[in-house]
Amino acid sequence: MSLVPRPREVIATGGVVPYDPDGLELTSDPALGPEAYRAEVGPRGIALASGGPAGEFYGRATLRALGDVPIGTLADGPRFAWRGVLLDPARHFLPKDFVLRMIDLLAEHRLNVLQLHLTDDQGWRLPVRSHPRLTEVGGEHYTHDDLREIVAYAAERFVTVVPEINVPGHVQAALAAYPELGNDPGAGVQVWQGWGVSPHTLNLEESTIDFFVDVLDEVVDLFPSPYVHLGGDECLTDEWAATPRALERIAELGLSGPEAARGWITGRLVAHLEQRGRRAVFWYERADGPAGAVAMTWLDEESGALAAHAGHDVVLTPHLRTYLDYPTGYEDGPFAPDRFLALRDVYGFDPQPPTDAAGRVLGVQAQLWGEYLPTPAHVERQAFPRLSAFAEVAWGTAGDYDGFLARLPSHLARLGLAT
Ligand code: TNX
Repeated sequence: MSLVPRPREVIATGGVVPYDPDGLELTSDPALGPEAYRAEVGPRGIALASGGPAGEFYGRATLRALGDVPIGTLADGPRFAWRGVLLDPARHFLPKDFVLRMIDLLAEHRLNVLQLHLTDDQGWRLPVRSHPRLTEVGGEHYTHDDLREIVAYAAERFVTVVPEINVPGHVQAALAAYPELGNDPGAGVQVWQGWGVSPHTLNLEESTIDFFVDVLDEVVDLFPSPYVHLGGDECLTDEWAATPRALERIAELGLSGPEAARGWITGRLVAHLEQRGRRAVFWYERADGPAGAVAMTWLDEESGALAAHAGHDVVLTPHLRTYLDYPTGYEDGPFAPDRFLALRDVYGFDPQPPTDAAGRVLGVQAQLWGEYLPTPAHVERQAFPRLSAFAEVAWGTAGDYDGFLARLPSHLARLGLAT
């Protein structure tokens, strides 16, 4: 069987039957989870029971990939409900057609979340009607029709598109368009041409919150996802500490200091999203995580348990296991070669929800940050085959690395991916 990810349980009794998509006997079984299915395979045909439309989709995809289906029983369903991939069109724009292709590849790997990192220091890729300069200044971008098409295409494949609007750091492109959002409106901040952590942040004015409330209202209208990502990562506090007006606001708001300002901004926007019926997600960095928001734990593997114990639902994204933008070795790059992530180490990622808060772990996500991936071809080459390994981790079928390596070539060949 060349399947990646493979079904969780196969009881083969001998012999095979060819998969005939029109010959299935379909039933629903509410006892199965919404993404789970069970196939009873007999010499004369296949009965497919599923817990919901996604389960039927994954059942059909598995049987199609198998071609010749072993007679017996296939019982299958994912370990994690959130099986995500992040694409970063903010650093280097990714054309719509490539995003659609990636959605196909996600679905083939039974991955079900596409996080689109739409804004950063280097670009703003989402048109906002109430603030048109964001994309006028922020560079190449999608149209609303593009984004609606992406969302609909993904939904047909049971993939949820989670938009990310990064605040209160990683905002240099927004400051270039609307300097009044910054701590020093006269500073002439430009869309950043380099990589790294920018010192610039949003200011703490009520008008800045209002601005991002407008942005989020449009985001919510475009993206039906129950989740909206607000970033929150790598936000330096020096600018607030050095700006008299920011310190005045910090006192006025009763905050303990500049360190607390980050949480104040995200907290306000989390609350607004809640009013609009959406849950916020943020990058967890062990401090001032907004209550009620989902934590993406990108630092070390231990921070997953810390965030869960702090009361957050969690998506595990430890960088040394899930950052597919890291090269696999020195031969791999024009990358900043200070970190590596080998195929074996992706496959060996064994996400362990804390036993006393296991229900808090929604799932796992792989990241394809775009700094050193200038074209779609780079992104695809960087993604595979490690994303195939990650898919088994997310589905819960990873374990035997040699077996995976043996299944991999025919899997990649079936999907037209380079080996
Ligand atoms: C850290 S991960 C970042 C990104 C970069 C990435 C590069 C995270 C929340 N922030 O802005 O693209 O490292 O690997």
